[in-house]
Amino acid sequence: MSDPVRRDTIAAIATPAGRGGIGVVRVSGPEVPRIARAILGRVPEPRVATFGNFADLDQGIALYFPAPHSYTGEAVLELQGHGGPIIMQMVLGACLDAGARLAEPGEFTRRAFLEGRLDLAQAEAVADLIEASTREAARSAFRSLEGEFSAAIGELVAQLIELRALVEAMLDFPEEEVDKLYAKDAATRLTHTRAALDDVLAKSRQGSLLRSGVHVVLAGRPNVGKSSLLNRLAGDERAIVAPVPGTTRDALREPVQIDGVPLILVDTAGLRRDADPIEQLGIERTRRELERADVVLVVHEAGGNTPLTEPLPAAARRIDVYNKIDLVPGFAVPAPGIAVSAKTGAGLERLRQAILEAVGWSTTGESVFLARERHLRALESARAHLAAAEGELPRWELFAEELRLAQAALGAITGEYRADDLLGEIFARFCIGK
Ligand SMILES: Nc1nc2c(ncn2[C@@H]2O[C@H](COP(=O)(O)OP(=O)(O)OP(=O)(O)O)[C@@H](O)[C@H]2O)c(=O)[nH]1
Ligand SMILES: [Mg+2]
Repeated sequence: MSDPVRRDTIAAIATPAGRGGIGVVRVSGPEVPRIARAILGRVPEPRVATFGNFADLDQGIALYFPAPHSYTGEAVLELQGHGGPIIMQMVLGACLDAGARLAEPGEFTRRAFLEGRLDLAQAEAVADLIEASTREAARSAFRSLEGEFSAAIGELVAQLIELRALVEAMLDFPEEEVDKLYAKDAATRLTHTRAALDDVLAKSRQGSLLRSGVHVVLAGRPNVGKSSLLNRLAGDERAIVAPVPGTTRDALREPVQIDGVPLILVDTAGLRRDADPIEQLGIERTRRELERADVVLVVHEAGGNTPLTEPLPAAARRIDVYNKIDLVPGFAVPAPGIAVSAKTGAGLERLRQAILEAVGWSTTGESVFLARERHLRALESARAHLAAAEGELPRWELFAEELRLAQAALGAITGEYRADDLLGEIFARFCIGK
């Protein structure tokens, strides 16, 4: 597959499994004209919607995109037929019989990357756009797909290239005079680039929150109103609420969004010692959820006098929530807690903002980058190398080496420097047909 000349032709159903008005089978590769002839009896005119019969199995619109002007950069055929699972499988089967092989997940996009139609960050944005769970995440993914993130990385790389050229020149002419002027210039440029990188990193850390996965766990003693709070925050009666302590047994997960930031809220069994055996199992689960929490909402009953003694994992941020304030007029909240009422909704907006703050979201209104963990690691590595570069001044050879390493780290984001196992890891998570 790495040899473009001998690449085979792939096919897959590009629309989701299930029934729909239209279903699309997509074929990409050098054999597309031959397969088109086998299925349609002819090769459709390029980029013209052509009504036809699909191998006497279905009829619909065929679209032909000759190389290199297609999504993958190869010849592509799209067959838009009737969206039923059986008919789609039959049309796909006809394409396979005609010489295509079944595409692996993400293989179309992988080819688009290998053909230079997209860089790696843009290819990842395709998957992120499909996976986006909020409007904000989708908008951010789309900006990355359009190349905004890649351009920001490219700008940093360009600055590093200039700086490296400057240092190379210095190494060539190590005369005293030239050295001083250049040295000052190089130091200034480095400071500038470091600031620019910090800005990209900050926007990436922010944006990474838009990829779902921030776990917010509600924990506390039984009957304090954890399930009621979850229902309030979810805007729906998801969890069972009852006046008896020990109502919740299983951990319940509920995806919610606050200002476009997707979170997983987890309701848990109340923590207490004298629990029955089933409840005890629930409490075990609570402890496991706490281990994975990014934020723990420790729920108390306002005016209650049995504080939670359970140790919380050090990694999680903690927010103390005092519930049922409707029952305790004039309740004085122990700082830095938040007073709420799941019953009346009082304090809920403050709690929402406190959760966002705890996960590190600040609504600056600036566009953020929907960064992946991989991008954050690369940016942090580049940042460390630039800091090290500054420490090497004025040992120019070592300075230059740190710049080179920083550039390589950034290049890995867009795929300039890449390892094939990384590609495998990225594209395997795509859906089939993309
Ligand atoms: N007045 C008042 N009652 C509340 C409030 N929140 C919850 N309750 C009541 O408190 C009782 C317990 O609520 P739950 O939400 O089931 O409490 P929990 O913490 O999930 O309890 P367990 O699942 O048993 O650990 C129910 O009767 C709720 O209606 C509140 O803000 N005000
Ligand atoms: Mg409960």
